[in-house]
Amino acid sequence: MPSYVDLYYTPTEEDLICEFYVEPEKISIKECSKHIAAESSTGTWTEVKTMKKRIEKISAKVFSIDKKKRIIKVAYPLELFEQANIPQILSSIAGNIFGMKIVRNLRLLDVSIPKKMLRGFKGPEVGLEDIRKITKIKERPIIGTIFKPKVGLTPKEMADLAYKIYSAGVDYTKDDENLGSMRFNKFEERVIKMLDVIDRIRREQGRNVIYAANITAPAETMLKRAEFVKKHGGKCIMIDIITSGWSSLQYIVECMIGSKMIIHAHRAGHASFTRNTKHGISMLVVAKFARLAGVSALHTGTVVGKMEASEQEVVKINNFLRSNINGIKKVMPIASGGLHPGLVPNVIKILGKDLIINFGGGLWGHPMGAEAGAIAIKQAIEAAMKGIPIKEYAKEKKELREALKRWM
Ligand code: CAP
Ligand code: MG
Repeated sequence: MPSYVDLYYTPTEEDLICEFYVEPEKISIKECSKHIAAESSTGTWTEVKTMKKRIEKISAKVFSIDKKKRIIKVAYPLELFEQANIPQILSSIAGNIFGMKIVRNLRLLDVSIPKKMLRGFKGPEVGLEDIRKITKIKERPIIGTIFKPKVGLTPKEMADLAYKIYSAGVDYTKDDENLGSMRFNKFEERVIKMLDVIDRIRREQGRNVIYAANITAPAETMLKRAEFVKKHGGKCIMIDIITSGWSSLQYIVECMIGSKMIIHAHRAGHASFTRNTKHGISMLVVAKFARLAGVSALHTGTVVGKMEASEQEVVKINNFLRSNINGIKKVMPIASGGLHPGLVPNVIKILGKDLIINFGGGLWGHPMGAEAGAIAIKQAIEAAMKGIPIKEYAKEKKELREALKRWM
């Protein structure tokens, strides 16, 4: 039987390294680690007669155990994995192990992916820098919004509103995560109407604004919708990557290669396994695989908004998305959830300027209406970029003043 634990083992350049937080149930952390390495690579709960020397060699090895912090590190030889197959990789390192009785809690904190494995992935065709080029917005954050109410507006209502808010300064609009193709809002009709608005803005104002059409559906339908967007000259599709799954994401990305399509990744549902700090999978790990899979932009949290996440974690994820890795393009982080103009200075202070900042309620809930909401956001961004305190800037700007009065 492979040892699965070798504290003298030095990982090779080709090993994939996983860092886990482990709380064992009634056994030692060393014993528990052994089962984690076994179940996530070649083994099972007992020795098997079919084990062979060569299989022992490709088994995962726990090479570090920090009893105090309850953190272990496991090295997985590359031979355990198929090239660029995210479901297969995650079925190993983030599969059965979370459900074993011998773990009370187990969390995959981080994964360090060897160069050879990275080479199998293409990453985004359209990355952070391409989004900047397409929109021609170089310095400031990109201003985004999500139509609200989440679901219920008709395509015509959306398009009429879109024209107004794009004209008032919004650069990027998106469907909400739960908007599909409904009786009152058919996907195809929505896309045609929204893309007409985009053309009109280009003609009248010379701006390349973006609309992220939510194509989330079973994979076959998703592909049809992505093709529809492409055929009608759309530049961006949105996928709920957690509910659609890694396989669907990889499939759509592959089918879209050559189309220069922005892939906007929404992460609805991620918190069911990322939020508990003792159990599940960290958002950092999700972000790493999302980048490899080829998303162009990814929701990563706001720190100051309505969704839970620590500053340290969100900053780490954003830094990862913007870091240089093996020629794989950078991904644009998206700060969204509970944001309004008053929070803009803090978002930029914490996360920087290289991101999309999305405002749903914080635009559509403006006391003077949606256009005023868009103007207030633009003013808040201006203030932050000029380094002027927002309350100071608001003295001369009615829309911003009203927004601060409403939400601060
Ligand atoms: C934001 C949002 C996004 C959240 C998801 C919403 O709207 O559209 O889905 O940002 O969280 O419906 O809540 P509001 P995250 O601006 O009205 O809150 O980005 O953290 O994945
Ligand atoms: Mg939403």
